[in-house]
Amino acid sequence: MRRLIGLSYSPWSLKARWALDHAGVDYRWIEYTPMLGEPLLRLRLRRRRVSVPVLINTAGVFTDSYDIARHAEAQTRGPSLFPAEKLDEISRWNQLSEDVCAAGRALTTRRVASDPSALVESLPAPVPRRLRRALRPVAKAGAGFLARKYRLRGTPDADALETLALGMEALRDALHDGRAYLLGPLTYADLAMAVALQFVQPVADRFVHLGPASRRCWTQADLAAAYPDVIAWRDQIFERHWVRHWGR
Ligand SMILES: N[C@@H](CCC(=O)N[C@@H](CS)C(=O)NCC(=O)O)C(=O)O
Repeated sequence: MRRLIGLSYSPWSLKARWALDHAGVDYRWIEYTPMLGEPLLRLRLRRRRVSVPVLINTAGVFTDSYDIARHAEAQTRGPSLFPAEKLDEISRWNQLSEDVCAAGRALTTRRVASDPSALVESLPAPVPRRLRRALRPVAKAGAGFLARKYRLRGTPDADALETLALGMEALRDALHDGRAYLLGPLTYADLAMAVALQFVQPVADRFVHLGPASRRCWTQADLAAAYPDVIAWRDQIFERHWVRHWGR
């Protein structure tokens, strides 16, 4: 059985999961805990530098969401998310999705680190309610760990917001004629950009669960208000194509 290790609310993990679910590929989900889960993941992968999502199966180990999505595509006879003639464009959109996500991570991690309620929400789900407040320093250490690991200090808020705005503008431009999908049919480009918008305005909780304080930290209200058309497009993509295979 394939195993997918990931963070349930993280856009990178969402990309991998969505591609696998869209392809109808079975896997067992394993929830990852940043910082605390890292030593075990390093040991499992025999690598120093690790991130999630990670897909482990008999064909090997895939450690990047794009590679996992390509692997999913190779397993399916269903509709393709990677039509051959669109590969270059899909790869460019995925790069933009990566840039938006990296900028969004810098903004969001800083906000979570200074929001006591969001820190409590970021503790792993199994931590009992009565211990959650007391364990806030662990969550704070986790945010600091991510800030150092991804060198988030090197991305000031103004630069990160500019990257998010560029992403929104690129989407508005590509969708200006009212088209439903970026490249004609639904492709991985749509999924990759739709999940990146988690860092502008998270999608409804029934798709991706985030506590109220976390949701606040992930939202860039001015940007979301300036691009309601792009947010509406993203909502449509989730409404029509999100596949609920969570937690098998
Ligand atoms: N390019 C990689 C990036 C993955 C990535 O940045 N993962 C982060 C966000 S979920 C992560 O593992 N964070 C937790 C950690 O590093 O401990 C991919 O697409 O899979």
